[in-house]
Amino acid sequence: MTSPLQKIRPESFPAPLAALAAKVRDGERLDDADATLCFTTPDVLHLGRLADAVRRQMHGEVTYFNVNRHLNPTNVCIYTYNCKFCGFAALPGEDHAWQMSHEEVYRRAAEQGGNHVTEFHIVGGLHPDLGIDWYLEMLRGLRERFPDVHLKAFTAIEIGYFSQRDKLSIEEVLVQLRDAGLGSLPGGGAEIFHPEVRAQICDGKLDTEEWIEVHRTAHRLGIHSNCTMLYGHVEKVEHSVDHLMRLRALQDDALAGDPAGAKGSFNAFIPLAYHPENNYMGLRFHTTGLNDLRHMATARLVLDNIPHMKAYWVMLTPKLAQLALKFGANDLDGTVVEETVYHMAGAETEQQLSRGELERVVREAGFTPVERDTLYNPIVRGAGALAPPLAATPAAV
Ligand code: V47
Repeated sequence: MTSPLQKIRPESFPAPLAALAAKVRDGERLDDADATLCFTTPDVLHLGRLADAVRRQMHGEVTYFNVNRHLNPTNVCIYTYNCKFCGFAALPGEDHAWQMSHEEVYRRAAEQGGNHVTEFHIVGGLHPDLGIDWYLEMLRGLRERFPDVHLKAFTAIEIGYFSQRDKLSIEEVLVQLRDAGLGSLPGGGAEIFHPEVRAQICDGKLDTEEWIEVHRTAHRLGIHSNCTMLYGHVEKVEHSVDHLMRLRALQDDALAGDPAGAKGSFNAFIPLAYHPENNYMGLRFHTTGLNDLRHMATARLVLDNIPHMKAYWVMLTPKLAQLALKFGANDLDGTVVEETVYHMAGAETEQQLSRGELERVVREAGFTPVERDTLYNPIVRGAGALAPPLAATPAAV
């Protein structure tokens, strides 16, 4: 049977993309010039065709989703003025600042919309009064109450902050968190790695080398993680190319000499479109649909060693996320339940999608929905297995 890549006919692509198509068909790694072409070609639909072939080669008809719940214990953040793009953070005492107690975190964790949640996605601000001990206790409390739920928690920025604040090495922080129940790291905080961009959008925050060090250390310790790119603001094409190449190199290192997958590595890449509300950036425009699709397709083609491309529906809208499935994405993220980072930055999407809605989005795009856990193991649920929903033990609430 002819594989999806073998079906690519370079001569059917417009001239500048024909050579790229031949490389993709032959499984050749794309270089900086190829990535630049992906970010600049007007032929985004043809780019999408190529990314779709790669996606089908890797995953066939399968599109993943999970049943997750976001938890944001606090939005108080010492970097409120540094991260100019962020609409989520607040200074202590501001009207929109919050800090949950552990009990509040457990109570919200138990409210997950009647679904069988398999993942808590936990991120927050850098609170000056909350050190690693507060988070260790929170993780232990969650693990005790929800032993089957994977705890995907803390961006590299938070890990770096715990390290600085509590005078621990990155490795010590990660080991302590892992021992308390941390399962994997989400991909946030990467923004754009190039220092020219970081100086403009998040000056003074954890720098690129430190972000990379956190994920490299996590991978060495066997902890998987995700990675992201925040696009659609002041970055130029060369910054975007540089960003993807740095991620690919880091993943090469993670996979080197680890054929059995004993170490950690990146599971998924999530392109994050800039949202312009409630921030200090002074850029009040949204990304356009074609640019969103271009970023997905380019990432699928360039990041040949990262297995999954996530179309995060909260950020893209379910409609565009569905279309992104035809441009290289093979994952829709999850049910989410209560999202604040994007909604405080102006997102008008729903707060949650049900399992049925996610499945419908996938099916109507012509793919097969597969529920997964955080580490992309398929979840098989028998008849009647969806009731009753998970709840915290009575002692917990
Ligand atoms: O770190 C913040 C970005 C990230 C804005 O790993 C913004 O599975 C656009 O990382 N406009 C948090 N982007 C979200 C994130 C994430 C989301 C879903 C899944 C996963 C995963 C990770 O959002 C932040 C920052 O890079 N962000 N503010 C904004 N105004």
